[in-house]
Amino acid sequence: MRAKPTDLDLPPQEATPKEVFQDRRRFIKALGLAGVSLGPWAALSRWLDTPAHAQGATLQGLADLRAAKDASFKLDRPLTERKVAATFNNFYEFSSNKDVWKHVGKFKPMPWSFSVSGLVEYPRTYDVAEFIASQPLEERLYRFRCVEAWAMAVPWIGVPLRKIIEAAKPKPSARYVRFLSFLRPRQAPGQDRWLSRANDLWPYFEALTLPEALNDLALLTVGIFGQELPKQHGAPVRVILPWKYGFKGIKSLVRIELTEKRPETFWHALAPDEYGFFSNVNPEKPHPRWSQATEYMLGTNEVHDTKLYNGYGKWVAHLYEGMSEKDPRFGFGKG
Ligand SMILES: Nc1nc2c(c(=O)[nH]1)N[C@H]1C(S)=C(S)[C@@H](COP(=O)(O)O)O[C@H]1N2
Ligand SMILES: [Mo]
Repeated sequence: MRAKPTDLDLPPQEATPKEVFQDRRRFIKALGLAGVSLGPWAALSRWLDTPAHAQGATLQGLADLRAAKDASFKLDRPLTERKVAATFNNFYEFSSNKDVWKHVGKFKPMPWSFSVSGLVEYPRTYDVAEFIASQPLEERLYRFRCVEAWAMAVPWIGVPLRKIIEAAKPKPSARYVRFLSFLRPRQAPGQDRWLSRANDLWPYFEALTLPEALNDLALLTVGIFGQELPKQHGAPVRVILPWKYGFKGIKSLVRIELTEKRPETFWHALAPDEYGFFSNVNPEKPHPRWSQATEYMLGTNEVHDTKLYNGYGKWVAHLYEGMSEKDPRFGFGKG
């Protein structure tokens, strides 16, 4: 079990109030400020920010992927521009300012492997290059909704998560699926700064119930816009769950583990009153500090009314039958 925010034992020289972990906004600010004290690194990071480097680091050199288009998922709005989606990201291992693409230079997403373990009959480790070459890939157009109220619509490429979990044959005692990301402070500046010393914060961890993970929508994702994932989108493999807030979909996945007890999740551990376990998109459940009624599209700023389950109720509403919408587990809050 992960440390609770109140258990974080920061060395005194870090002089950061523990409450900072209980407030996403202040957490973000603290991360940004941590960079200011880096001195000599500031010059380097200014160089890294130059447009020439930016060009190179963003969308160059990505392999094309062949994927069958799955027509069952229709969009009700234009696709977000590829470059817009790739230059406005949440990936706190690298940056807390959406400019993730400027900070992924040292990250080496290949070779990479991920494992399926825990309460399964056939635990297995997949080499990602082999996985991409051997699995039939699907392309799906999904809407994507971040809890911060920005949204996008993009074509993801991947394999149904269900296929990988079923191949491992869950034991009858398995009830949850836990996801773990990587720990490489020397490649990920956000992990290397003071947060890495907040014991047990990294690597990023998430979880679903087993029925949620076996749902048709859950996509183990290796590509976007016809190519492999750029680093800032969570290369080389991530999870996409279009009916949930974006933070439920872990990037740069290294482990899938089936468990009997409900695992702790990253944002819930940081701010238990703000980020619940389920975190299904729900316009009627405001975040404690802002409304979730509408969303704006990256690039165009077009505003849409947010829909329950991000409009994917047809696929997932049955998973939550009998669970009252007032149940704090349904949206935010403890649990
Ligand atoms: N490992 C990891 N996964 C993560 C995050 C993160 O900081 N680290 N951020 C989450 C959040 S808050 C969102 S909105 C999405 C963003 O995905 P995108 O940048 O590809 O749009 O990734 C999610 N997965
Ligand atoms: Mo997010």
